[in-house]
Amino acid sequence: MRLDEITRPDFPILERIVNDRPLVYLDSAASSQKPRTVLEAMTRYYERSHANVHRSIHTLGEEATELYETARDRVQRFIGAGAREEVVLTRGTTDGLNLVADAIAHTLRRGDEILITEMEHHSNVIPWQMAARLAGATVRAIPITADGLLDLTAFQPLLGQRTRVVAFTHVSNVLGTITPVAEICRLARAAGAVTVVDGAQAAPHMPLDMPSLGCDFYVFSSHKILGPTGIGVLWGRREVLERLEPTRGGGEMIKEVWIDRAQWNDLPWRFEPGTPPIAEAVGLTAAIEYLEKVGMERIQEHGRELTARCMAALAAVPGVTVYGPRRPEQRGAVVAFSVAGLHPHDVAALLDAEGIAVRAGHHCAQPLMRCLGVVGTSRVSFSVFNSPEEVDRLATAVAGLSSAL
Ligand code: 7TS
Repeated sequence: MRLDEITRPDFPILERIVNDRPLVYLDSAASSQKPRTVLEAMTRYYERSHANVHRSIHTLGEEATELYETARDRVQRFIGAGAREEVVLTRGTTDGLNLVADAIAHTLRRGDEILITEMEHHSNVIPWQMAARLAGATVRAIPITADGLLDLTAFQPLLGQRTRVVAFTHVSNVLGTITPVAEICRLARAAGAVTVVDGAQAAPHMPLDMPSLGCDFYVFSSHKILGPTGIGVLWGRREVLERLEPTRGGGEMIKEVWIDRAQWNDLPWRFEPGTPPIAEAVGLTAAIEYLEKVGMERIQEHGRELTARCMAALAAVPGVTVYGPRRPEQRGAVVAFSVAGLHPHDVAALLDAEGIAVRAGHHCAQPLMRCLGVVGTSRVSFSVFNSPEEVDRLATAVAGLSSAL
């Protein structure tokens, strides 16, 4: 049986009729839909076990703490992290990147350099600009090639003695490009720079193994891996995480407090002040269990097949340009495209009228749009439940738009 045939019944939202048609949801890169097990786990938690965590001795308090900490264990296994202390639960990718950038900002000096890439999501651009402004440091970008790959020959000369951070995406949310994480991290480490990888678009689609990636920090969001919104993951290599000063204070991140000073709590809690997203952690556990049951290798293969089919079908439509690397093996499960003579927003609105949900616009990657010389693109993105027939329905609809011009 095909993967989508197995998984489709697990997603209640796919029963929706949109504009008189069965929903074709091709916007999982913005946020994925949730399987019933995730929804049920969260409801069950609120109905039976809710209390605050890490503080109450009573039964519910202990159950909630156990459930919250179980999420950390599941994440640890899911990403191949060496220790649970290395897993910080955040509010999402943006939150994790801000956490790391804020903490690193205090260690930067005037004239230091932060290297990002031309294809970053704004959430891996702005926090570094803010850190640089505080410290008098500079943000520079590794360029991309005409094929939408990272230009590694340009990377080496950019990597200098003043480079303190190399922050880059694992998979581009527009081009789909998979970057050579291990190679970049090896070069960056040799130059003495800390590496921060934005895994928002990689975590939903490929098996992850922190040791083999070789980075110092890795971040992603639960809501893109079939889990709830409001929670995410920051993994940090223990030695590096230990040296990082927390920049957010409050309850639970301390061991002992005096009026004028405090002693920080152990890892990872020193980076988790306040009441955390507990029900969301329960949902994240259920999402990871779902993904592991299906198998990340199988999910990756399914994504590749749909991506290859989609690229070929769209490229065959007159007036359509498909962006990013040509080989499906070099890509995650997103396909950005444009239709000559139509604004990307009009493409999305016309497709929506046929029940097909795609995203259009700059995709929070304006520097990349400038490189591509476009105001925006339309973008389809896949998940475990998408079918080849849905790809064909999209391609037929796009061909209809193009021929109507
Ligand atoms: N990094 C990448 C590569 C992303 O794709 C996104 C979200 C983020 C960071 C931010 O994640 P958040 O969960 O903190 O919001 N990307 C998209 C997108 O492509 N369309 O909508 C959101």
